[in-house]
Formats: sequence, C-alpha cells, structure tokens
Amino acid sequence: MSELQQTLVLIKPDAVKRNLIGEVIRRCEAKGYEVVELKKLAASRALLEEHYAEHHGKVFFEPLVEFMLSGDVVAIRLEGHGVIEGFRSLAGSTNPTSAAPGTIRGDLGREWGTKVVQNLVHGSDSAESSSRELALWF
Ligand code: IDP
Ligand code: MG
Repeated sequence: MSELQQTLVLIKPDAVKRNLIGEVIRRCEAKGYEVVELKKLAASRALLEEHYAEHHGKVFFEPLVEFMLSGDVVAIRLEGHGVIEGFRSLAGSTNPTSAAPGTIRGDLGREWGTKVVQNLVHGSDSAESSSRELALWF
C-alpha cells in the first residue's frame, strides 16, 4: 500500500486566467487529498528554470518558461497516501488532446497551436521530484 506523501501541484497560468483554480482544487479535495499549503504568485525565471531543469536544452524549454512567466501560478502542497501517483492520474497525460476524459487535462484542456503544450496543471512525477520541487516552491 502507498505511504503518506506530499506532492507539488502547480495551477499554470492558462488555468488561472480561465478561473479554474477552484475547479482544480475541488477535484483534489473530492478525491480526498488535503491542501496543506497554498500560494498564488508570479514565479521568477530563476525558479522556473530550476523547476524545469530536466527539460533544459529541449526545443520547448524557452517557450515553457515564457508560458509559466505569462501570468500568476498557484502552488499547492497536496498530501495523501499515494498522492504523487494519484494526482498524476487526476491530471491526465501531458497532451490535452489525448488526455482521457475525466481527467483535468482531458476535461478542461485542449491544444491551442502554441509552441508549448498548455495543459493547466503540473504534478511531481516521483518522490525524488516532489521533495526537490516542494523545497523550491515552499
Ligand atoms: P508533465 O507535465 O506531464 O510531467 P513533462 O514531460 O514533464 O510533462 O513536460 C513539462 C511540460 O512541458 C508539459 O506539462 C507541457 O506543458 C510541456 N511539454 C512537454 N512535452 C512537450 C512537447 O513535446 N511539446 C511542447 N510542450 C511540451
Ligand atoms: Mg513532468
């Protein structure tokens, strides 16, 4: 069985602009996860480059950072047993066109022809990532 974990959820600028903060949090809480800490902020370039370090050098890296700088984001420390995998499951796969209906990206997202895929939310992908990312954002 899964241990008690925390994960970093980011509500990205596209979701904030579309007034979907409450909808994302509603889905997390409806699933049974606990919002332990939450803040809305304009992230710095330095923070975003560190957060997305694994993608440095990829063609979408600069568009990704620019997109994340384009408006406020909401950072959430979300807690629950198995929450790292569980939130990734709630979020759905990276491309919102193919993300399954029932997921945040599948229900609420679509492609817009932009250089970076705008997909509403981020969730840490492993225990190592969640520790690293939570320390960056909180
Ligand atoms: P994830 O958010 O589902 O974990 P990652 O592979 O970690 O996906 O990529 C980080 C973010 O970069 C994605 O959420 C998406 O916004 C963007 N992205 C990922 N792959 C591509 C791509 O091939 N083209 C454009 N943007 C991408
Ligand atoms: Mg990722």
